[in-house]
This record gives sequence, structure tokens and C-alpha cells, in this order.
Amino acid sequence: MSATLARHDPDCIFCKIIAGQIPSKKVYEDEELFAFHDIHPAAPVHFMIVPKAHIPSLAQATEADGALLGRIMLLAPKLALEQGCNPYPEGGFRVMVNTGAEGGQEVHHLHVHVMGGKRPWSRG
Ligand code: DGP
Repeated sequence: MSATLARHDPDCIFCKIIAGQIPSKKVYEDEELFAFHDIHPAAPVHFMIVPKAHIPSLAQATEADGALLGRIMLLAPKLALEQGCNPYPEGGFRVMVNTGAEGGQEVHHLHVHVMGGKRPWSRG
């Protein structure tokens, strides 16, 4: 079994989205990463990039996940532009990783929010 499949939680809503068991508005997919629109957008452009591996939160990421996290960060600006965010520096976007209850995390599968578009936003 691959490392990615070994880190799958059948009860996780984002694992189900990645597996296609729950529909989503997909933005991007490769072997390791999946990106899709947030069901409750807080900005004109609002999608999330998630690892396919079930890492519950940033607090559980390890040194071994370093390259994966780096790939997410480098993918964010590319997808942000593709999804309609305006270019830096007049435009740009926000990257947010809610972690744990006090960090506002509701879904316990590591996800990186990417938000942009003309302000004001609801989480502005
Ligand atoms: P957070 O608070 O960081 O855990 O944000 C979780 C986000 O996930 C929240 O903004 C809403 C979104 N979300 C929850 N369930 C679904 C779903 O079934 N589909 C999609 N596309 N987004 C979801």
C-alpha cells in the first residue's frame, strides 16, 4: 500500500471528497494534492489545497511532510491566479491554516485556505 493510501481516514469528509465519494468543485489534482472550492466561500475566490494523505492538522505534520507542505505553498499562487485572484502586489491572496479548536479548525484533515478577490470579504 502506498504511503498516501495508508494515511486515509474513511470517516473524514475531505478524504471522501478526494476519493470522489462526495462531490466537490475541483480546482486541481495530482498524485499528492487536491484542491477544491470551499462550500462556504468567505471571499470572491476561496478554495482549499489539501494533501491526499490524511494528516489531521498542521500540528500533526512532521519533518517527512516538509516537501509536501512546500508544494502546497508553491501551488497556492499559481492556482490563485488561475481562479481569478488579481496579480501581486495590487491583488494577491490570503493563505490560512486553521489548526485545532482555538485555531478555528472544523474539518480535521489538514487544509490550506486560499482567499482573494476584490475586498471587502466576510473574513476581511
Ligand atoms: P476550517 O474551519 O479551516 O476547518 O474550514 C473548513 C472548511 O471546509 C469550511 O470553510 C467549510 C468547508 N467545508 C466543509 N465541508 C465541506 C464540504 O463538504 N465540501 C466543501 N467543498 N467544503 C466543505
